[in-house]
Amino acid sequence: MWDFLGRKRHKRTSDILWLDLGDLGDLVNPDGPHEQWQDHGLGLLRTILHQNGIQTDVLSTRAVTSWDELRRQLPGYRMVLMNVRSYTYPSGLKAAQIFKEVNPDGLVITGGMHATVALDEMEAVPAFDKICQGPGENVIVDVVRNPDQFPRVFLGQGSRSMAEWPTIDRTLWPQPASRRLKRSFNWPLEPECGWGPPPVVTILTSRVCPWQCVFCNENSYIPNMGRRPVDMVIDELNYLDETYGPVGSVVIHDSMFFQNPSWLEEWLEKYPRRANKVWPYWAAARSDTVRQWPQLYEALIRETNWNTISIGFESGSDRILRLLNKECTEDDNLFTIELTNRIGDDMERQGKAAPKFWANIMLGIPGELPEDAFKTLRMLKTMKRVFPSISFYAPYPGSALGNQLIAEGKSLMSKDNYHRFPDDEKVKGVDYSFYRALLAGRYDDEVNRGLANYQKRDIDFAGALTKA
Ligand code: B12
Ligand code: SF4
Repeated sequence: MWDFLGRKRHKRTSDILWLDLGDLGDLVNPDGPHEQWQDHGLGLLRTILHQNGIQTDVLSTRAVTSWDELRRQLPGYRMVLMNVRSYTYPSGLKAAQIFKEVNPDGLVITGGMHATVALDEMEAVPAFDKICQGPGENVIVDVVRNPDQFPRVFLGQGSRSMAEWPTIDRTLWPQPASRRLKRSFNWPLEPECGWGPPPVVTILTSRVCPWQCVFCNENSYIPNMGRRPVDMVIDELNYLDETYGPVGSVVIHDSMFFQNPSWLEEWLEKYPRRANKVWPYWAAARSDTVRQWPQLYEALIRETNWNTISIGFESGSDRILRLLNKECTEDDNLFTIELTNRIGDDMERQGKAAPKFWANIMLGIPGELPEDAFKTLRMLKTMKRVFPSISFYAPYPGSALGNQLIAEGKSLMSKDNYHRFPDDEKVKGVDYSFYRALLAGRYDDEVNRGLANYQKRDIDFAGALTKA
């Protein structure tokens, strides 16, 4: 049933609700493609619940355009479950408060990254009845069955390896919520985002990144776990292709795909042979690992159709890379850029599509000088084929530098504003007017200094600024 705005009416089938979080309207009339991506935490945990005989409904703050619209859908639920990340904390908080107003005796059970990294913020909110820190796959069934047996804050339990995870039942993901979006979404697969043809499959093969970049350092709060076996990944892609496809392209959502050479060698051997089609894919690497295993990198690009290579270059200046504990150098970045340019030229000569960088760049890092920022943009210009993804450094809780800046009172990110707009100011003392002028091209002469003529091309840096 659709309402007069072309939105589906909600019918309650269980008294337990999973509420998907994100900005209002992202599944109605989205701002951009990344806002539409599905939540694997939700998908995994709902799959486990349903396989254990616990049915749940799903609603999404992204599928409504006002809080009143959400409020109207909440009566009658005795429990709501939510995956709260720092960037979805504002919507999680508001939704929990509304749920309690509508169902004063109902239980709000939360887990997710924010509960792990910013427990104090969540503990201070009475609307959060239960808060699970850490992984939830081996605890979710018990907590939903017997919530009273758990203290308000408890530690979750994860699997030792992703091999133990069931295949996500993607029909448990929220649906696009307008007739218009439904046409382009390809649910339960996902929409095109500019990296490869639709329908898109997002998938995780690993969860943990062992490095310790101070703006991220995932391994300080995501427990170590084994990688999903190559055969399971390929089987799932083939299943999705046969059931909901034909699949157009794949996004491997791992924080760090290009690690564990033995896994990658097996992928190199099996993906071209066993996958229904060698779908092009997006996946992440680091410039130091590319320099360490260049042959493996090149073979993966050429033989497995790894055609969008996400690299956290972050900065073109050694001074800043050291400050970030990135453990990559200007030389590592240059090596990776030159190698990828060369592979791309060669593939084009053979009539094939060249690989493109998805280049993650940060500006506005405390301590950065104008010359560091010029070097960063200069580095971007040496990439022949690139989607620049530039953001102003954001001090997220959980990361070493984020925690430090929060403790020093220098973070401008508040719990109502973990991320709102690409050009939000995030740290006190950073001269954002300089960065806006830089991105608008006012320092192009400085940036272009020393570059070859062909590298002086205009890149829309301001348009490449993303939410962070
Ligand atoms: C895929 C991904 C994305 C995707 C898709 C996001 C989506 N819709 O799901 C995209 C690319 C869009 C994205 C973007 C961003 N991301 Co992101 N992303 C990830 C990534 C790599 C994987 C997420 C995932 O699926 N994990 C696997 C699932 C199974 O884990 P999970 O969701 O955490 O759920 C588990 C537990 O938390 C727990 N749990 C969850 N919910 C519940 C509920 C209950 C009741 C219980 C008991 C347990 C429980 O159990 C689950 C199973 O163990 C993670 C890193 C990681 N390895 O997890 C970063 C991560 C989540 N992202 C992060 C960030 C910072 C961002 C960005 C802000 C980055 C940027 N600078 O642009 C943007 C913001 C997006 C936005 N909306 O604006 C941070 C979040 C930090 C934080 N404190 O919350 C992470 C942790 C990476 C990091 N650097 O530390 N991201
Ligand atoms: S920024 Fe990338 S390499 Fe560094 S810790 Fe995070 S995921 Fe790992």
